[in-house]
Amino acid sequence: NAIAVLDSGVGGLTVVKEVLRQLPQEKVIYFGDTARTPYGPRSPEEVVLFTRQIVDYLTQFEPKMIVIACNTATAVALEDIRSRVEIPVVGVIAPGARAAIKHTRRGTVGVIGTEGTVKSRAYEYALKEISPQLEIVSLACPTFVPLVESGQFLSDHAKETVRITLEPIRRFPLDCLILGCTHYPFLTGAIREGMGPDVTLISSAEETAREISAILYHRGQLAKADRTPVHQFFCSGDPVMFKQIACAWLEKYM
Ligand code: DGN
Repeated sequence: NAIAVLDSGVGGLTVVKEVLRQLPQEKVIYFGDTARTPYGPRSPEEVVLFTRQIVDYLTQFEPKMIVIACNTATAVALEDIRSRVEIPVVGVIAPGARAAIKHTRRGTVGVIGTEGTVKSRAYEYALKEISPQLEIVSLACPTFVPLVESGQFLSDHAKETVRITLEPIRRFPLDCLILGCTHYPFLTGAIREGMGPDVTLISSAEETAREISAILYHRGQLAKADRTPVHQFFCSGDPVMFKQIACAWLEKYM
């Protein structure tokens, strides 16, 4: 059985890449809701509804686990989905928060994400639950997801947009910045330039893949390395851009 991964679009591929790197024997079934992206400006009710619909679609493949590789959906729908299915459901916020806590030295952590994620304060809750004394500075970056979905993430326009958007958060003495949206690792170069060399960028992908691996290990469900898995990718919108981005991003692992 496969690991089912979902996102509002191509963002969850950043998590898939790390799963394929850490767990090359696992089969992945992916769904990107590219027809309805971005989720950031949508109401929590709508994001919960869309996430339920995608999970219903994915469960027909009888996956052994569901990964909500979207911070916006994790923030509002994780518990709802957990209560509706019998298999483990993994989100990306708790792993991202744990990764940041491992990295921070000064205790001032930045979080960038969609409006939905920032409004939900899900990272603040997750971070403070482990480390109540942390200083947290959050910023919503609503222009970033469309830049990635349209395939422009390496352009000069993207660089300039990222630089200008990050200005308000650059003034704080951050030592790490959580990329609190799974689309943002596509913009790593521009974000690194925008934040300067002293700020460590934290993506939840690596830590999420570690959590997936630990859960499967404890359940005795890790795939055997006797076959090369054939992955499946679905999207709800035009597949041309999705395929182009997915192939380029996952090239080394497919
Ligand atoms: N990848 C989604 C996330 O991590 O929040 C982006 C949501 C969106 O569509 N804006």
